[in-house]
Amino acid sequence: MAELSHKTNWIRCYIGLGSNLEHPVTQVSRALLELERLDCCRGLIHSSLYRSDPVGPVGQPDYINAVASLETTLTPLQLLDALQAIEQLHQRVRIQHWGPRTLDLDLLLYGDEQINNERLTVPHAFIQARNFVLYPLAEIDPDVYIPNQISLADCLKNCDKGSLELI
Ligand code: A4P
Ligand code: MG
Repeated sequence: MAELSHKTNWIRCYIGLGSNLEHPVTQVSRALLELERLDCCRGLIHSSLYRSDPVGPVGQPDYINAVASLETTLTPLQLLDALQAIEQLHQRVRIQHWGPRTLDLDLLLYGDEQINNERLTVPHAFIQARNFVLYPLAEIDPDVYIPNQISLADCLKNCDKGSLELI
């Protein structure tokens, strides 16, 4: 009898973490542990934590940012659901677009897929423009492929490090 074979397709993903409320370093550190424990995910690695000036509405506190990478068998929307469930564990309240938040988890890259639907845009729409994404991403995977865009090295040349600070 032929042996039953079970094929599992592990996809490497990259997730941006950001927080600027309620002890941001703790929020991001906790979220990294929660990502590590997600079902159907393995092999989490992550960047250092960085302090960054807020992009968006003025007057909000500085952010703590990091980028994590893991392999998953979840579909993109299942992974988004899992990320949003973690945001909810952190009492994330959506009041203002780009406004202050306890925790923001953005799906930056899902393998080499390009996704555009009402819930998800991947690669993340602003991946090229944000120093608090590009520099931590380069720390964990300088050769990462960003579908349909210039290389990460060229993105970095076009994106000033500014006051982004390793903590
Ligand atoms: N959505 C679409 N694509 C994605 C994706 N790739 N990952 C949808 C995650 N979500 C995605 O997101 C709104 C909706 O976007 C979700 O329901 C999902 O279906 P949200 O997190 O509720 O809203 P948001 O975060 O205010 O909007 P957005 O456009 O995701 O903003 P960003 O890009 O996350 O920016 N400044 C600093 N220094 N550091 C930061 O981390 N973050 C922001 C938020 C603004 N300024 C910042 C930082
Ligand atoms: Mg977001």
